Amino acid sequence: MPDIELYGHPDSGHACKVALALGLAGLAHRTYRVDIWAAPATRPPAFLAANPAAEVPVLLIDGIAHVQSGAILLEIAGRFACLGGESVSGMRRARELVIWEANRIGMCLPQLKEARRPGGDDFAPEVLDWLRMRFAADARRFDMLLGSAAFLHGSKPGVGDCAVWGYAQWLEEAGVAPTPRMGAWIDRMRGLDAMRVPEAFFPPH
Ligand SMILES: N[C@@H](CCC(=O)N[C@@H](CS)C(=O)NCC(=O)O)C(=O)O
Repeated sequence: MPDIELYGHPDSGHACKVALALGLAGLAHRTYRVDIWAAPATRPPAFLAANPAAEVPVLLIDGIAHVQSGAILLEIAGRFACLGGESVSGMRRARELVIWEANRIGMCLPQLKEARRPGGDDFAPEVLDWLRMRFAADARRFDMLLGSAAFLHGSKPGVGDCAVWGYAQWLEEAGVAPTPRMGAWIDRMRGLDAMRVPEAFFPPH
């Protein structure tokens, strides 16, 4: 069995994506909560050594550090032949979904959420309008990608579902609403045995 360690924080949708994937895949691991609101230099030395950029998530597999949530999801799927990585076509789907999410949903929802956080970054109203317009287009594309399937990977969730879940779990906090199809997918995701609230993915030590 590989030795797997995950650094993250409950406020990081990027870290939640990876925690959910590990849970769905049944991969035993240890998690470490890193205070992403504290000054980067104060974060644990082992974490800073693993990722000098001081960002979560960081996944260590047998001591080798992996960064960037999308790349980590694809590493999990490919290396452990799970969550889409069981087949060539499943892996192709995983790449398409993970890269789409990073370019689109992963660009606008974190900013919309941050704009509403008490004490969060200030955004000009025009910027927020533009982000909401992008989300509306993303939601339409999500509906197309999901089609009539239960999950983005078909009858079972894969890493593409984990990628979108990272921030789709916080639509209300971001001040946007899901389409009916996306809302039904969110309910199915919340019902998964491996699903946890962010605090449970990254409990305080
Ligand atoms: N593109 C990166 C984004 C990672 C990221 O922005 N992490 C944030 C939390 S969501 C973080 O660690 N922020 C703390 C900091 O930069 O000091 C990924 O997909 O992993």
